Amino acid sequence: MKFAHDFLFGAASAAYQVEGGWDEGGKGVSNWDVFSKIPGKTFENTNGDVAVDHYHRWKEDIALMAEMGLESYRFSIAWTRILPEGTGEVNPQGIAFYNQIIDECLRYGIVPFVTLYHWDLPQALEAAGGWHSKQTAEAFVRYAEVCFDAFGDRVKHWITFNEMIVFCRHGYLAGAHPPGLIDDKKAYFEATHNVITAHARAVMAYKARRQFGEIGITHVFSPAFSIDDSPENIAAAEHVNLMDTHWFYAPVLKGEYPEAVIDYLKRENLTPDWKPEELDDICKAAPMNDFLGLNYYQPQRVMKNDTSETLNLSHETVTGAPGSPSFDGVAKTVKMEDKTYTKWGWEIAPDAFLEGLRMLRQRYGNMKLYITENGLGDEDPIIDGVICDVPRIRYIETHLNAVKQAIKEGINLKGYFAWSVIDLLSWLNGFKKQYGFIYVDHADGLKRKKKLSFYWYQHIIATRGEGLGK
Ligand code: BGP
Repeated sequence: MKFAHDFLFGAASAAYQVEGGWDEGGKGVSNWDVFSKIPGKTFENTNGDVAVDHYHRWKEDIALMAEMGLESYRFSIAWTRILPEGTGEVNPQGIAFYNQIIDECLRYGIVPFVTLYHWDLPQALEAAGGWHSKQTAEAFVRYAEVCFDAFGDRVKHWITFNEMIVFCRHGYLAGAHPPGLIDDKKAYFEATHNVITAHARAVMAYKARRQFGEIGITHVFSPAFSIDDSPENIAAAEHVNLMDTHWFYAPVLKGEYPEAVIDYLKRENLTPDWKPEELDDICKAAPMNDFLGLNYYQPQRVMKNDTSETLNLSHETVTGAPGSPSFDGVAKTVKMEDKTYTKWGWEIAPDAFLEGLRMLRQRYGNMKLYITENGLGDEDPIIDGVICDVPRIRYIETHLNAVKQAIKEGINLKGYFAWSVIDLLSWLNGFKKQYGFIYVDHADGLKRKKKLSFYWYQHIIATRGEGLGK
């Protein structure tokens, strides 16, 4: 089987992780520009001031994407380039920068797939309360409208938010992302509700424009599985799915929050200050979502937590390795002897990916899906000048096999975006953890070099994945 021609083979990036040019072109300061400079917050105190300098090298980078045969490029817009203070005057230089990127992609026939928010909030809004404040949600909708009006004639695929669970949980519970709060459950749930409201209203604003493109949200897809058949561990895994998946998926796809979490919030006195008109808009917007974006890296292996500990804060667990109790202390994720893990402790499990997709269809129906991120973080070996990222090829190949199988089973999956198109700055792991098809040589003026995976993916795209899954 070849992948159909309406299936997009893509790769992704995010503004803060590639652009650099942090104070150029009239750009405002973002919360990450500030947070990454607090000593000890990031690996070796790395920050995105220069990143991989895509701000100046976008032409060369897009030419490489075209050479690879990429059909779609998922990138994010930095809110601070468009509205430096988050609200107020639009910065024409910011609009011009993204016009260049979009036009260059289109010149090569690469479909621009745009994320509006990949975590870099204007610092002015962070200082005024961030996602904890309803004003940020209002400001987001206006920012989204500015982008639809400026780019919507050419951009037909929009993602509102990337992985809201991550910036809310890390920002309000784990202290690992801005605003750096620890265990503030009230603020966490308030923030998640504000983001969901902002998403719903941005979707409605998009549809009102009749630009005839598609819009959706990208969520973390990390299905939880019990480590065994014991009822208490099965219940723990269901609990994790409820808190980490359904709390975020149900309002987008069904227009309402899951009852069981609403009850929990009431019991714990954590109910957000939600207004009837917000809940109404969430309900109205649900059927307007055109697709759901899924970022899949690994599943969660879960058991009951028999200690009184909650979310723990070691570097490994905060950056995604298992071994942490849930924020409410009910369950914990564990590393299992019979599983395979990356150097950063993330499980490699294409079978769980497929199983998760089946679970998703069962619960939410067969909505249109894109895999908006999937990839292997590694330290790539260089042998005689060749970047031999064979484990990455193997990782992507086995996950594309799962995608192919899912499509065979009738799952409505319309595209796959590898993370990442080029080596970039990892939020908490610096430049050490590489994901790209294109290597960036930090010892040689950020020179770009093609990895083995570059040629491999080029071949997969050219043959529409015909040889996969055999
Ligand atoms: C996702 C983010 C990406 C990227 C990726 C890899 O959560 O959307 O921006 O960072 O994870 O994460 P890491 O760099 O921590 O390995």
